[in-house]
Amino acid sequence: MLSDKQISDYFEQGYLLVENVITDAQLETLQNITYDFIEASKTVTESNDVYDLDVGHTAEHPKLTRIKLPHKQHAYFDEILRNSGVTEVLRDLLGEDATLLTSKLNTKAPGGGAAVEWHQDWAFYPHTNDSLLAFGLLLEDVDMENGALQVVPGSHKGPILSHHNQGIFCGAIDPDDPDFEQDKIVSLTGKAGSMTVHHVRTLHGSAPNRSDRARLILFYEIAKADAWPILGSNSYIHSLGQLKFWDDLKERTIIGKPCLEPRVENVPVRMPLPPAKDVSSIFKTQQFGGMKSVYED
Ligand SMILES: O=C(O)CCC(=O)C(=O)O
Repeated sequence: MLSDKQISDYFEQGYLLVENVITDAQLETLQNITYDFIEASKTVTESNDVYDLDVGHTAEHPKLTRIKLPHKQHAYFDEILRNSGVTEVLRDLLGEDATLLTSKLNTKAPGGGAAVEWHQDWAFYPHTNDSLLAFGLLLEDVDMENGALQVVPGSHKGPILSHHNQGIFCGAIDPDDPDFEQDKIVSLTGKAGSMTVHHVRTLHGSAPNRSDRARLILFYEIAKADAWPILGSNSYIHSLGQLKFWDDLKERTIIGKPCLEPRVENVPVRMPLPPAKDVSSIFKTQQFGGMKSVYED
């Protein structure tokens, strides 16, 4: 699926934008399912296991920050991961064995949908090596107005910046950190049906949605199977226990098979602890951790 140039660009720059990664029919199916979920959120008044509601959510104007774990909410969100152009891209970048960590459909409602402050995913879930990535399927056209994902090229090869504020893990870097090279920022704008990919150490963020259109990006976080979680949001073993964990791991193995011999590399790790008061989503971690915003005027 990817050319040699795209693959080397990803490893060199720490991000990629792949156009037309799914067919028009697949895109339409994903859009229809998503809009059905947004419609169904009209009867919801508090965030729950499916919806993270944004400030100002009403039955007339549903406003969500995200649909949680979409691959568990609808089989098609799982299917697209395992059997589509997306799967080929993952194989090209991660190899024959890969594991899903989690998924989220960040919906950024029109007229304000929350910013995601700058961070490196690695700070949230350190592993034994850094062969991990997150990718986003654009379900609508994305531009600067509706809050495109932004990255700092090459930052995956640099330091892991502090994501702590006054001793608490706040899931965001300090905008004044001298290692945050804002002059290098690239915005990943594109047509619906495209896919953004960013390396787990790549610095990224996104502005609020200032348009009157939804910004729908379906994100999945994926690890090469030999990368094992050390601690953090993906250490499922702590909450599941060993038997359930093994079943869950097999289910999350989207390409190939689980790897029982972790590749342990000399990677920089600082535990994402102590946690903020609410860690139910990145939005809450950043808000309750008291991060400083890059985007607020
Ligand atoms: O929705 C976005 O623009 C970015 C999401 C993200 O970086 C995250 O959830 O970790």
